[in-house]
Amino acid sequence: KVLQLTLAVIKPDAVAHPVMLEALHKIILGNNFVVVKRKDLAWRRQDSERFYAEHSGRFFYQRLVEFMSSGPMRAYVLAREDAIRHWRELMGPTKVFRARYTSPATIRARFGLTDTRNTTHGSDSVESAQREIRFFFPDFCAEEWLEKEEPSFRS
Ligand code: DAT
Ligand code: MG
Repeated sequence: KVLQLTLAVIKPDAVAHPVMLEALHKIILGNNFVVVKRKDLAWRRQDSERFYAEHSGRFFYQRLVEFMSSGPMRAYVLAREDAIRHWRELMGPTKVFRARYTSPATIRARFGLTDTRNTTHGSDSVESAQREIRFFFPDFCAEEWLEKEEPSFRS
């Protein structure tokens, strides 16, 4: 079992509601994630466009970019065994209305407003986690952190 890092983001729809923000923070702490880094921030439109460049041209791109730069967010670097998969499982399906139908206990089913305003983000692979952690936390060195911390997780 290998310690893994992922990027989790609480999106503007959820940060706007303190009760939701608090509930999401508790979900993170209650699921054996270690909060390695945490930051409140807001994006300019161009940050949003750059982060979601892979979706440019999709019908929802403008609305996604607009939404993600519409207000403050909270970003976390989270660590645990199998962190990427576990966080995505907690989030549930991308589409809120599908999530409500197929997995009503997930974050997006419980808190999401629409398919775009879906409460949280989570990296979907080791490669995207690396890229996204660098995007949000350019000064953070994952290798250094793992080297220092992993032995204590194994003991
Ligand atoms: P995920 O966030 O689950 O990784 P994704 O990477 O496919 O999903 O899409 C990024 C975001 O874009 C997603 O969280 C919300 C928005 N989005 C995706 N598909 C959408 C759709 N069909 N309608 C509206 N918004 C969508
Ligand atoms: Mg994605």
